[in-house]
Amino acid sequence: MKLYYKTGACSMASHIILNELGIQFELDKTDTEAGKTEAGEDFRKISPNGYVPALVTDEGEIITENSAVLQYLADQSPDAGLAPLNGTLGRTRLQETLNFVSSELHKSFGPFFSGTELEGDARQKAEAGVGRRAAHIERSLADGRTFLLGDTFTVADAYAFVVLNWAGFVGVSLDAWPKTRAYVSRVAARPASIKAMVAEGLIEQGQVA
Ligand SMILES: N[C@@H](CCC(=O)N[C@@H](CS)C(=O)NCC(=O)O)C(=O)O
Repeated sequence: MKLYYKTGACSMASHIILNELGIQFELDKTDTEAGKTEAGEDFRKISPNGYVPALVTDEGEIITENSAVLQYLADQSPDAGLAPLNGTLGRTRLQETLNFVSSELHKSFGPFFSGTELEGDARQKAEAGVGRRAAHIERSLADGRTFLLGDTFTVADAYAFVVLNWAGFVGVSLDAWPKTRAYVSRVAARPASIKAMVAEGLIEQGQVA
């Protein structure tokens, strides 16, 4: 399999899951603006919308969209337990959470990555948007569960972690949501997360995020 990624972007969720699965894969760093990959490929031919993640399967199929890529990866090794089985209420809960992370939490960070420095009211508004979504994560963790769906780590945790971790990069404090902050540290400390962050150049070997 081959994963097209950008450093620290949402594609890191799939990178973490590939590490969790312990399977062999290739990485190709992508410059989405230029539409080129480090290996010299024309990225627009791989992902017509121009964004990561894009996964090429061993059969040569291209899969895009975080929720689809993550569930595809989990379904390659059902015994790893990274997603409840298809057709169960647990899978529906996973999809509910993945959709929330994708269309609500992830998108709430959009203003910070618009290319324009956020100031004053615009910044306050953007921070409030992240806060509303972080509050939902905090509510999900309120019963003391370790991960978003309970005590088992799933692909939704990889995605939520990557997105919530952006808070530090854009200078938004998660202090108001202590369970969420502890959750981010918990997922960051997983060997698969550390390995992905080191490989993408976010942290040094031996440094816990
Ligand atoms: N709907 C897509 C959105 C993916 C997305 O927003 N990818 C970002 C990185 S997190 C990207 O590659 N943006 C293009 C760019 O940064 O040039 C999904 O859920 O996979």
